[in-house]
Amino acid sequence: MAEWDLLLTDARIATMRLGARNYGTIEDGAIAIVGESLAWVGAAADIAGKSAQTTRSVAGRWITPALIDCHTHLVFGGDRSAEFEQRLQGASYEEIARAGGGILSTVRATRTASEDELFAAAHKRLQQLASDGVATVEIKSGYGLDFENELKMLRVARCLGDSSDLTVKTTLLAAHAIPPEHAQDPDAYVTMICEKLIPAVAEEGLADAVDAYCESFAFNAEQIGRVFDAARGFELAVKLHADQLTDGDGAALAAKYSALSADHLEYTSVAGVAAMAKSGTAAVLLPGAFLTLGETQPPPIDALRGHHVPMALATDCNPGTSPLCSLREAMALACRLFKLTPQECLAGATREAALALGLGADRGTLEAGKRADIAIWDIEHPRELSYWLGTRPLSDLLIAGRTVNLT
Ligand code: DI6
Ligand code: FE
Repeated sequence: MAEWDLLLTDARIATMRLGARNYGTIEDGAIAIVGESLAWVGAAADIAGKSAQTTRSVAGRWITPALIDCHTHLVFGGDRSAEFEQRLQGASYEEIARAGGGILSTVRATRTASEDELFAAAHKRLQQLASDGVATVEIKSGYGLDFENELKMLRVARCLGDSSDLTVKTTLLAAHAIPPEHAQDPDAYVTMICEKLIPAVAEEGLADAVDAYCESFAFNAEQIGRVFDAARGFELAVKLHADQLTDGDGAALAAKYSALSADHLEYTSVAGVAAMAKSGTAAVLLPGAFLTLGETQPPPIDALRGHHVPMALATDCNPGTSPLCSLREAMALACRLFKLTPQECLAGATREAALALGLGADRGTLEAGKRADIAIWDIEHPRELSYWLGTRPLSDLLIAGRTVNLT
């Protein structure tokens, strides 16, 4: 009777184990799978006498943990390519938002779209992420901005997860922007989120976490505190869009609520970074939004390194500031724009991204006992995953031990 279900041999493995040097590389390695989990990861020479029902050579290819996109707005109606053109002609993101464009134009398109239409559009984007090595995706709401349409978005995100091999974690981001109907009384909208929406979301099990946008023209610390207290009441994790355009002390606010992550962080202070280190809050860096907004101030990378704050990377796929459907391209951008090393980028799209979703014990590295989410690449060195632009080096993707059909 074979011990293992599947044995992958002739592999160069980047385990991405925490603390391991050089990507945690195993030159002539093998990976054994039982059911949905990694049963053994090591040097081929150490297999000795063990056998598997199926043995498959990957012919010297590199194997890494499958990628994890821990911050997306994948579900939305329409697109904002026209606005993108406007911005190229000098209009600022804030001017467009104040003129009723920006997020609110996507809100109009999302409110009028049916669940099927939203599903079809997002499913295409999900396939694109998978075709570049992603096996776990976080999807936020945030373009409904009222009771019915926020639930609609989360139901679509849950459906995407139920109908795909990929794992989809969902996040309620009703506190993304103030809806036009509450322009004069944003606090009433916050009350609706806390007293009606979060209980309904928890009741239906539609979200794994709650997020908010901490920015002068969005929500302030007092309003976000109310939303996070309500989330905590239902044992929902919290995350925060923090200090993207100004230092609003968002990082410290996220730390105060032991948030899973604080995301963007371009204007975060060293004190904010220190607070995140103390609360164990991961940083999620979003180079796609940085590039599309023409931002010039990178997040405080040296402070994050110095305080050993896990630095995750994500696409932030959204129609306004990051129309990016490849996590590998986000890695390539993070090297060039934030001066992260290729090893930090791969860790950011695997091990650290798992932490930002509260999945650190379950995936993100190639270690026995973890989920068998595996990416196999046609490359000569893992650094190439951040080096090449516009290529498609993925050879195979296994999710929970099963090969995914990417065509
Ligand atoms: N920050 C961003 O960059 C996106 N959301 C956020 O909180 C922008 C979303 C959009 O413009 O549609
Ligand atoms: Fe975002």
